[in-house]
Amino acid sequence: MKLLVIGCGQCGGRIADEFARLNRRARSQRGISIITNTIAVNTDIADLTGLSFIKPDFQHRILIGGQKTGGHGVGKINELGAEIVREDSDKILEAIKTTRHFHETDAFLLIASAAGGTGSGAIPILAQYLKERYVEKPLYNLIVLPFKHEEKVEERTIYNTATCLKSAYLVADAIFLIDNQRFIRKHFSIQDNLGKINTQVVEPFYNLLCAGEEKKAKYIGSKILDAGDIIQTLSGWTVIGYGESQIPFFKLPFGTSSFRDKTNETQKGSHAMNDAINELSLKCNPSDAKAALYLLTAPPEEMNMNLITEIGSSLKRIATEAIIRSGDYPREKRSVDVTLILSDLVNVEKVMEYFTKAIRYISSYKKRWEGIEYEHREIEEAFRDIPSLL
Ligand SMILES: Nc1nc2c(ncn2[C@@H]2O[C@H](COP(=O)(O)OP(=O)(O)OP(=O)(O)O)[C@@H](O)[C@H]2O)c(=O)[nH]1
Ligand SMILES: [Mg+2]
Repeated sequence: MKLLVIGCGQCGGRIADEFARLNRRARSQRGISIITNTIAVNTDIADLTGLSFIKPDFQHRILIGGQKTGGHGVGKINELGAEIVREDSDKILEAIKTTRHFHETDAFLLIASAAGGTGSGAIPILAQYLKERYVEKPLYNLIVLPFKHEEKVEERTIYNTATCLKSAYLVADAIFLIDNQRFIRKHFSIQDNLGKINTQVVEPFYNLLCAGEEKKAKYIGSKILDAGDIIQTLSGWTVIGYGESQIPFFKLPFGTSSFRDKTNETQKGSHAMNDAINELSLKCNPSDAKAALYLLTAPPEEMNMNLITEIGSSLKRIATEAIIRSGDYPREKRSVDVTLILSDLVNVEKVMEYFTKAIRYISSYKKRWEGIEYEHREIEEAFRDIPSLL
C-alpha cells in the first residue's frame, strides 16, 4: 500500500519525517516504495528546519500563516491553526497535485497532535479539502493524544483535543489514535522520549505497507495482505500495535519434528499476538472492534498453517465482534512478528473522557467569563463616578 503522508504542526511534522525515513528503509532494504510523497506543514519555521528526511524545499516543507504568526506557531490556539490553513490551503493542495507518482497513492495519511494549535486546527480542515477534491481516495488521520501531565497543567489541552477529535471524526475515513502516555519510558529525557515514541509509532506500519508491494516471489505470502484489505478494515476510531517473538539463533537439526517443538512454534505466534495487544497505541477493549486485521511476518521456514491458525484464533477469542482479515509475509528474519489493527471501535473510553471534560471546561469557562464581565462592569461604573483632574 502506498500512502501520501502530510504532517501538520510540530508533532505531525516529526512523525511524517519518520514515515519518510521508513520509505527510505523500504527502498534500501527491500527495493520497494511505500510512500508517494511526504509533506510537512507548519506555522513554525524552526520546526520545519529541524526535520531530517522530508525534502528541504518549499514544496515539501510548507510554511503557512507567515504573516499572521511571524513564523512562530499559533501558541496552542487551534481555531487560529484552522483559520490559517483555510487561508493558505492553496500551497498545500498545489504541492499534493504536483506529486510525481500521485496516481499510485492508495490513501492519504494526515498526522497531527490533538493538543497543540497548528496541527490540531489544521488537520480536520485539510482533511475536508482533500475529501472534497479527491472523493474516491480514502483519507486517514493519525492523531497523537497528550501526556497525562499536559492535561493537568495546560487548560487548552483538553479543549483542543476534544475539538480536534470531533472534527476529524466528521471527515476522515478512519482515525489512528496514539496515546503519548502509553509510550513513556522512564529514564529518558522528554526530548529522547519524543524521538523514541515517534519511531515506535511508525514501526507497525513498516511490514503492513510493504506486504502488498512486495515484488519478489520468495517474499510473497500464501495470503497476501494488500491495500484492498487494509482499506476494507479501516473505519472510525482505530488502534495499531506490533508484537514480536524472537527465534533462537541455533536450532537442533531435527527441531521441529517433536510434539514439544510444534507447541513452542505455535506459542511463538500467540506470544507475538499478545505482545501486539499489549502494545496497542491506545488502551481499548478489543471486543469493541467491529473490524480487525493482522499480518504475520516470519522467516519462510517458520511460517506454517499451525502458526497462522493459532494467531487467528487467539485474536478471535478477544475481538469477538470483529470481522477479521489477515495475511502472511515471509521475510528472512529471526523473529515471528504480528502487526495488529483494531478498527471501527464502537466505544473508546479515552475519547469519551475528553468530550466530557471539554463540556465541563466550556461551561466553567463561560461562568468564569460572566463573573469577570460582571466585575469589569462594576469597575467601569465606579471609574465613571471618580472625579478626574484632567
Ligand atoms: N509523540 C510526539 N508528541 C509530540 C511531539 N511534539 C509534540 N508532541 C505533543 O504534541 C502536543 C503539542 O502539539 P505540537 O505538535 O507541538 O503543536 P503544534 O501543532 O506545532 O501547534 P503550535 O505549536 O501550538 O502552533 C503535546 O501533547 C506534545 O506532547 C513529538 O515529536 N512526538
Ligand atoms: Mg508548533
